[in-house]
Amino acid sequence: MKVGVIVVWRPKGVTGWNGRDSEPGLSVPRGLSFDRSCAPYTGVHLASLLPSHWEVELVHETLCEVDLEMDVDAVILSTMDYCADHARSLARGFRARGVKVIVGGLYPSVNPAYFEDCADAVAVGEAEPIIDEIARDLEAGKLRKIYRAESVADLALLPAPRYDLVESEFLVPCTYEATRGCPFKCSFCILSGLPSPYRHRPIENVVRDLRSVPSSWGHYQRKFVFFLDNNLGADRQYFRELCEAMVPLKRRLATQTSIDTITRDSARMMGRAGFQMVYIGLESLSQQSLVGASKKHNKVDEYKRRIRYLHDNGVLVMSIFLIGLDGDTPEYLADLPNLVHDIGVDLPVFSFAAPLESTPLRESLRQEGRLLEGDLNFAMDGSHLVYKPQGLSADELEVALFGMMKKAYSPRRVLGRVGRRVNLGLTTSLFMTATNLHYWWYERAVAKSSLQRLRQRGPWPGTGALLPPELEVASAGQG
Ligand code: B12
Ligand code: SF4
Repeated sequence: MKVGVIVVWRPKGVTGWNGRDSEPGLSVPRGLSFDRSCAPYTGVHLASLLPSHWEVELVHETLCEVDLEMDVDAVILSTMDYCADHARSLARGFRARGVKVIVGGLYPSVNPAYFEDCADAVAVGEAEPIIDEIARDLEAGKLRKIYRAESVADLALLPAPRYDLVESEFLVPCTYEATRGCPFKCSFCILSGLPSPYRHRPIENVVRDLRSVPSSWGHYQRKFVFFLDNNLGADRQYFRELCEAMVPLKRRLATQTSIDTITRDSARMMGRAGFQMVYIGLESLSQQSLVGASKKHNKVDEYKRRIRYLHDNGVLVMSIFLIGLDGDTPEYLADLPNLVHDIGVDLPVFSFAAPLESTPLRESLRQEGRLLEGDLNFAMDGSHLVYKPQGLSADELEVALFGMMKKAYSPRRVLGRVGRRVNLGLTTSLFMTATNLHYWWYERAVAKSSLQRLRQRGPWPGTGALLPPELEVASAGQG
């Protein structure tokens, strides 16, 4: 059996998003359509679960367009919300040639009906409990329409990822998942709407898997590992043991964890283990907004101190900030880029809160009648607002986000951030510069295309200008 495992990426230049009547449609800037920085993990993992006698081809749409003519008997499509419609058109394209299509992932798990008419089978939940049955039925030519995982995976049983299948174009091809789930239940997080207890892989398996990366990869490709966990440090004892086990591997590591897991001690362990960057969902600098989003374990008055622990150990901090949580005020949003800078974040990213299907956030917005109607999937990329915010108008909030992206990545801010970390040594400084430049380009490109979208929507209420004057000026000459 020849099978393609396809990790679906954002739609490219798609139009027709109808979430908002006056919206001209989503247009993805060409440069943002591809991303070779870091390989997704889902594909190498799914491939490792398939029967060993199958011939598997892995395709990451982050790197290239999917070839609908690829020589396969079946495809496994993994998709999230914002590429869901695109996944449907891929599914139709393959099925038109008689290729069997199985769709799964986070979005199909919460809305399997969306794929009913275009896939031979839809998988709901984690792959591990159902993948053997799907494989058997596929070989026997009797796929069922739906496969529901009634349990979750035992991570101790997972094989090593199929790193041999990852495209060599990725700068960081080695991504990994040591833990799954999260102990918390933040209102906007998909994990709050899915059964996802916190589990971890045995440390010896983590070491085994990281040692299995192909020798054909370049030096730096072998050196870097990104743990794409939701919250790697949530089990303190496990995290301590994991960090200890990483020391002899001499890798450069990055991961994601929640801020409450960062202590003087854990930061020291991370530095020793080789962590170079950690992605932390600080989400907000308003305690009120955090409480409203059920993210009470984030304590704003502790952010600066905990971030300093990481810097003291050579670990850089990337963080996402969600804009438009209930509790956000115009004054807070105007000040946010400064606040973010002051607490020491090295790489800030800004995004609307995406009311993902099945999350408590979406449910409460729906109940309050604040959610826009229509197919909102395209809009789940963090740069589309799909609900009526509280405390300020939707237009104000949109302008606040895109203005903030530009402010936080102004040359002055970027230089300031890079400059204050030169004391961390040459490698960290280079890394800091490269990542800031990457996000300078990314955040400003998103801001630019989004502002164009707002401009096309018509005059800014009350002013007659297309945008508030300060943004007209700020966007002029932007690259
Ligand atoms: C890498 C990553 C990305 C990457 C690439 C995604 C990709 N295609 O791999 C990028 C940068 C694009 C991204 C973007 C975003 N992301 Co993201 N991302 C992740 C991250 C860190 C890792 C994904 C991963 O590899 N997981 C491990 C694999 C094994 O899990 P999995 O993909 O869910 O696959 C399992 C099952 O779903 C199932 N499965 C999957 N496919 C299939 C197919 C078949 C046939 C079968 C049988 C089973 C199956 O089996 C797998 C094993 O059990 C996760 C956090 C996490 N640890 O999951 C967040 C996460 C997925 N992202 C999240 C968010 C919020 C976002 C953004 C909205 C952020 C933003 N504001 O811009 C955007 C937009 C996403 C969207 N709305 O669709 C949320 C949830 C998103 C969602 N749609 O539900 C997560 C869970 C983080 C979190 N805790 O909040 N993300
Ligand atoms: S801490 Fe992070 S991963 Fe855990 S529920 Fe909250 S947002 Fe999701």
